[in-house]
Amino acid sequence: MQKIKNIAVIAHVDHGKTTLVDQLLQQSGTYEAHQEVQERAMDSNEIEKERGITILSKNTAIVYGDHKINIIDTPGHADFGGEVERVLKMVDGVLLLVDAQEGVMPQTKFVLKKAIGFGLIPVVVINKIDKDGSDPERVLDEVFDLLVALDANEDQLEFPVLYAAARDGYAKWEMEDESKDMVPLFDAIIEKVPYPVGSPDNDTQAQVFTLDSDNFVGRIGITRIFNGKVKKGDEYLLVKADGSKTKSRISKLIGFKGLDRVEIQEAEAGDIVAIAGFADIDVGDSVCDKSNPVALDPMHVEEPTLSVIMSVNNGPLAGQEGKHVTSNKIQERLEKEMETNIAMRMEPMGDASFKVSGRGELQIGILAENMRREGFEFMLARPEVVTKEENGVKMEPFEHLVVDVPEEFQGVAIEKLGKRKANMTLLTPMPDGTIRLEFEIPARGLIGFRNEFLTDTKGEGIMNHSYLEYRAYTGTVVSRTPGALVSMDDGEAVAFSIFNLQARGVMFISPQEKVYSGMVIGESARPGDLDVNPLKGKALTNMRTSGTDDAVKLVTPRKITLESAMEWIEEDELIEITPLSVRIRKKSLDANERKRMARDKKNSK
Ligand SMILES: Nc1nc2c(ncn2[C@@H]2O[C@H](COP(=O)(O)OP(=O)(O)OP(=O)(O)O)[C@@H](O)[C@H]2O)c(=O)[nH]1
Ligand SMILES: [Mg+2]
Repeated sequence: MQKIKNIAVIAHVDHGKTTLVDQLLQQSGTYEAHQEVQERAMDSNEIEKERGITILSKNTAIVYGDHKINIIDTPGHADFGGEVERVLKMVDGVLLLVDAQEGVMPQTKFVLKKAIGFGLIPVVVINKIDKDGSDPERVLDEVFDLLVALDANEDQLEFPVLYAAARDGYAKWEMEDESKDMVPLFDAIIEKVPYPVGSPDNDTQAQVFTLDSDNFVGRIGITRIFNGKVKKGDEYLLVKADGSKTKSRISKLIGFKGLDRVEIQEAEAGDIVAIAGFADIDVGDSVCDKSNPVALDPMHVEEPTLSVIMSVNNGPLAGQEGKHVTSNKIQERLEKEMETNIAMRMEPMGDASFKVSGRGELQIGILAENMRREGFEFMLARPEVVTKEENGVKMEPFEHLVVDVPEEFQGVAIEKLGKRKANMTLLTPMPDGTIRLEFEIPARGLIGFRNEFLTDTKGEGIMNHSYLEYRAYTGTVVSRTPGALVSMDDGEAVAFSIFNLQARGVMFISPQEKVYSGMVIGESARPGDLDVNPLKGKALTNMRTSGTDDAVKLVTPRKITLESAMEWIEEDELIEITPLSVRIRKKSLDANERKRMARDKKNSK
């Protein structure tokens, strides 16, 4: 039987997980001599490469001495925490990375809490010790305190610690040791991570934790085998969470080696392999012995905390830029997403709209971004938190928030967060002269906060947050202070009128851009919306031609991105998303109707 170790790499965002996996791949000699490999090779999809963040967890396998090490790289951003939760059940150990300067951050807490819950003993890797401001001793204390706070047992408190600079390719047991290579970390994995339990002689039990597809064989389930063997060509029962069973033959069995996949004939308990042949294989399904099927526990992932209404684009520019624009197409696409993305939910709401729920704005934003790249066109409303009722009490999600600010911005940060019902739990002066403030805050209070925070701290503040728990509803309502500049006509924007409007606020559009009545074309400098005309040209005399447009000096417009728009919009606004554009509009495009609604709202107060 092959000696196997299964580990996941977990951490807060950007603490160096994918970079570490690069080095483990390289230094184990897994790559062929001539193989060309990109930096952060595991971040293989387009958006991951563009943004330098991991979105989906992915697995790889390396051979070290007489061991095979299956490694799952996980995302660190809080919105993708659901990915980490399901992966932890598939492994026998974790490498917990902590940035030697930043220390324990919100998502460090979240992932470590889950790992402790699964009974895992973390191998702690204090990473980026090369950084100027690094303070490994302080960070180690923080990790220890966190484990105590998480009720870790005695074995877990005896966790092994290494010091590393993943980027520079070394890890070591003591700070004084020579900075050489990853051998100490390989040894730590072999010595400290337990072998898989379960036996190849038992009846087969495997569980799917990720899906993939292949043009030739269709859906593929990436599974961890807990017991028995899986053989190509043999029949197994696929058991779903609802108990339904289907019998099928494994048409293809795929093993992992570095970034490659290799066809294999057989695999056994302890290993991670990809299985083809089950048409409706899904995340969480068990692959079982056909005569004695014993399903594994279904996967539990915490419920979504944020939702947004997605609907068919019904604006005047609808259908001009997208390929898939109908409610049927959107529904089909969302249903497909929900099959693989177990941390998200979708609910049709009637009249061509759908409620899409997830862990945060980024997670929903990435889905929307993927859809627009696939040619979809649609609208999104303002994100809302998912509330629920417990024993007759209305509950809302709370987040753990950490902000790092230069001292002079401490006051404004505390004041603004106070208005958003944040409760400060800790204030720590950091070695680099900044102040670290920690809060517990209703997730609702965070919607739209990032923009304001960056403005208030002149771009120098850093904020991080992660889901905490549901608590009693606090009744906060935070809305954007500045109003919107709303176009009162349809057509192409004219430079001269944009020039004149610049005095009223920040523009979102450039000359010649298509606008329509009810479209938001800028942020007003004052509260309250303002209807403006971006189409008015300069009164032309017979002497002047429209060429004079070139002479006016325009400020570069603020670029509206999908995520900045989600942060910015109010309840009565929508984001229009097409493969080419992101526009903001009023829900009601008719100025008179908007006035009437505003009046009614005022009267009802
Ligand atoms: N100075 C320094 N930088 C590092 C080190 N390791 C990684 N980095 C840098 O940290 C950044 C983030 O690295 P990633 O490997 O993408 O981090 P990650 O934890 O995978 O990030 P997510 O998957 O998005 O959570 C990159 O710019 C790396 O080059 C290190 O040892 N020292
Ligand atoms: Mg990563």
